Amino acid sequence: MKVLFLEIDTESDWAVASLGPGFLAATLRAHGHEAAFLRLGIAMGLPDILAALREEAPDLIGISATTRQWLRARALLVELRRVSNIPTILGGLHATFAPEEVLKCPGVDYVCLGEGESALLDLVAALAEGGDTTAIGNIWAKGMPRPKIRPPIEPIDSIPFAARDLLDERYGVVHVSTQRGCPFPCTYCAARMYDQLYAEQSTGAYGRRRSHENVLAELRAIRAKGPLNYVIFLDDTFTIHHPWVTKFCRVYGDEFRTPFSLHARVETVNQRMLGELAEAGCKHIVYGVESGSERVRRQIMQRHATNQRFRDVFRWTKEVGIMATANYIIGTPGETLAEMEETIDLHHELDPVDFGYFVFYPYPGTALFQLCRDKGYLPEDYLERPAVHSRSILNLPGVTPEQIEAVYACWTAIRAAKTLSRAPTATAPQRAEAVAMVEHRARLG
Ligand code: B12
Ligand code: SF4
Repeated sequence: MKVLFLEIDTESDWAVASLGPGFLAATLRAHGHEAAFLRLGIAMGLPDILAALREEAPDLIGISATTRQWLRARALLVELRRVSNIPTILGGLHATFAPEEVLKCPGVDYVCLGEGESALLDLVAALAEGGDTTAIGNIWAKGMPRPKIRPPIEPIDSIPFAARDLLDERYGVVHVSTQRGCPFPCTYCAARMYDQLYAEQSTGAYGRRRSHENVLAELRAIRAKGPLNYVIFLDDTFTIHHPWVTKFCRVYGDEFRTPFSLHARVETVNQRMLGELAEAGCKHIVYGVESGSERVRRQIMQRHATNQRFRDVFRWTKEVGIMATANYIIGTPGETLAEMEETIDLHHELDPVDFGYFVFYPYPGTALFQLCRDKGYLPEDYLERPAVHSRSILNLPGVTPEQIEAVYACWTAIRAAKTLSRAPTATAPQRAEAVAMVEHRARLG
């Protein structure tokens, strides 16, 4: 059987395609099936897509969907079903946590809940043999009852290395994941919901980490085929389980020392670990700061680190020569305008080398999605609106979408000022204007 994975680009193409299909393709190929990949760039219209599909002639179409990708995927699948009966399956975060919505789409035949490797393999085998496709663990067939969640794949080292040709990586910058799952309870986070899904509906824990030898073997295999210039570890929180990280730094540092970046939480690092990471080649850490208000973090987001901890960790990170990026969320339900300003204050104290700022979006499955729905903050037609991070889709009491947009604009001004302050070509008046804009925007009330 031939499975074609479609990568649905939205407002731009990302530097890396969805990781899920990379793992699925590797498993399918290991069992004698074919897997191909087609990236649907934003400029690609329906006629081009249909022509490409005719050329590929797949037996099954697979799509990995985040909430943002779903709107375009849905429109495409509806059109596709008018002209073709190739079966389709969706997986990934959005399909897992909004499966009923996804299955309502006339162009969708199956949804994969959670981990996909063994489930897709069983579906492909059933399709190939003309067998029953309605009773496969994790695979929800249209019109059938919700399936059972199969235990997570064990040992995790048995999963074949991701098929790199599906990831669309460039310039020797590779993306590697060393674990699945995140044990923290952040209420806005879709990723952590896998842990909850498996805790409630399966017989095993979703959180698993690969052995050091398995990770190094993958890196060796990548290096044998092409350049290995930079490694981006995509794990939700790379720095959990200190003994694993300490040993990783030793073995990776001995053999590779290729520069790398990772995601961390401030509670999971200390000065010693940061020193070890720097020594092994770590150049960049992305920290979720999310809010400058301890109340918002503690009461709304279930994040308990203090502002002092953030100050310390950002300082330690800089001291060992690692660049720190901070990510912030604006307009979380229950957050006041004054608290949004506290985030800007903390940002100035932390002074990260880079930062991301995102207006809160309620991802299906999360605790805050449920809260927004229960309290009537979520508009009925939320799935018809694009899932973007530049404006709020919520009807919140006390804060209007326009006020949230003003805060977002303020962050954009801070970003412009930061960029200009570094640009060698910026003139003094340009810099002064940027700073004035920041100060003006900062007086929000
Ligand atoms: C790497 C990554 C990216 C990469 C690649 C995207 C990707 N989807 O892989 C890039 C940088 C492009 C990216 C961008 C964004 N991301 Co991102 N990203 C991640 C991250 C950290 C890891 C994904 C990963 O490596 N997964 C590893 C694989 C093995 O797991 P998996 O994807 O779940 O796949 C398994 C199953 O789901 C299933 N499966 C998946 N696809 C399919 C398809 C089929 C056919 C089948 C059968 C099964 C199946 O099988 C797979 C193997 O078991 C996740 C966090 C997370 N832990 O998921 C966030 C995450 C997916 N991203 C998120 C967000 C919000 C974004 C952005 C909107 C960020 C932004 N503010 O701009 C953009 C949007 C991109 C887009 N066009 O939608 C959210 C999505 C929430 C949601 N419900 O949509 C997540 C969950 C982060 C979070 N904590 O909330 N991201
Ligand atoms: S630490 Fe990151 S990945 Fe883990 S639950 Fe919180 S936001 Fe999600």
